[in-house]
Amino acid sequence: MSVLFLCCLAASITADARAQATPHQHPVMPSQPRPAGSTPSSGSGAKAEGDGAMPATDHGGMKMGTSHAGMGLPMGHEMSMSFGPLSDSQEASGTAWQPEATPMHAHHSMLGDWQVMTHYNAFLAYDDQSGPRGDDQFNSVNWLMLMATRRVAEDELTFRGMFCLEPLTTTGKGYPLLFQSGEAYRGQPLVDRQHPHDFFMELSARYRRLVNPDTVLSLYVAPSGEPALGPPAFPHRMSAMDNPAAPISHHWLDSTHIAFGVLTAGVAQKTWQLEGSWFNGREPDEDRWDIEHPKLDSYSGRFTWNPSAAWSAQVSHGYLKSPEELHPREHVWRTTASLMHLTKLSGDRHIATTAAWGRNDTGREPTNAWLLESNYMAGRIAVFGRAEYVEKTGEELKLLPDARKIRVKQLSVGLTRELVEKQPYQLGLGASVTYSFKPAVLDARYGRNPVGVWVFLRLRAAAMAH
Ligand SMILES: [Cu+2]
Repeated sequence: MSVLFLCCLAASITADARAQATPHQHPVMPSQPRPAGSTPSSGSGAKAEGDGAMPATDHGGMKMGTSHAGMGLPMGHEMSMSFGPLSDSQEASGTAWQPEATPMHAHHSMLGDWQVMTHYNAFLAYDDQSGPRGDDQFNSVNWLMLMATRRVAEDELTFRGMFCLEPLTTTGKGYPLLFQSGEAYRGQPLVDRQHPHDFFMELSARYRRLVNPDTVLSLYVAPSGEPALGPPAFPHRMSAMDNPAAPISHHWLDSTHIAFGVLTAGVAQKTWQLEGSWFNGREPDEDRWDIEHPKLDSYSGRFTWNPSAAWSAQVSHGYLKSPEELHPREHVWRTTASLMHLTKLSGDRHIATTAAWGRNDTGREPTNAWLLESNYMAGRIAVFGRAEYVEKTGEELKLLPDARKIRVKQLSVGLTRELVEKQPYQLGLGASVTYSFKPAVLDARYGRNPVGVWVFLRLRAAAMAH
């Protein structure tokens, strides 16, 4: 399967390199009749930031900026597509939104009427977590996403497949990460390790219809996918793009990003989206290569507000039926709120930031998690950081008594330097260090100053914008 993964990646990079070498043969969306009453100027707000690019050209609700061979316009690599009032650049993982100004790291091509996008982020890393509960590992944290979109009359159909080799490259029990909790391996809870993500991270279909020029209805169906709960999942947040490590707040915010069985209905206008999901609340089991039997036993609702191209905010609430296989009678009410910002600086420098809060309530004492993370990208250098405050129970960290609340703070900083320039992909060399702050009573378990260090190579598609 790793061969398949690498082949897809290689084919995609080659295709994009060819596209870049012959820019005047860039794929152009086929012209489609525009739905009655839709306005040509309604979408493509990424341009509204005033970067001096060409205005987007309307192709029946699906727009593409600057790449319009038929009109003899200059061809760039910036694509700004949209469906009705909604820009594709605000789409993050699942059906979640991010700021519309977020750069898109992807390769694109056309397959007949299908617009195909390839996204990926892969780390080759050495991960070393200190102390009695620490461990070290050479590993790879990675994902590859293929997305195909086409028009169906005046509607839009999208298929998405996302794949991950972590069950192989971080082992069945995942990678060392101090104070991480959630999911199980061989009948034991995974503690101080991040579980591997499943090979089938996402298999989904989405259908969207413009019911009037301003309003889009959508239906998302996924044997494996992400319900409308929480902010975009961390592997897909621009603010976490250079950080190989999962946040220790993962199971308070975005851990439902791989749910085997998701059905989401949504209604959206340019600045907001309201969604309801039915999904499988059980976390994936330790067989990371299968597609588990889909169930719709849990539900959630999310409201997202993108008041301008730079901002995205969401609040969501959901009921997760029996998420942990080791505690089948425990159900979780999860509430989250998050705010994302994309600061565009001069040149192609930018800062992506996410602030989020999540709360799990099992009917006993609720626990909260706070996260603030940022990624500054400036040409060849990226600087990133993450701060977290998480309340975990003794049970979650395998520290008696079970009901005790343990407050953990973590602070990570890191740096990545790009090793190649002007390629359709970005290869960077980076490192990060994480300091954990915990009650002194845990010194014997974790050491006085628990530290996590990562050194890594990171491969991803170059940004399409600019
Ligand atoms: Cu996850």
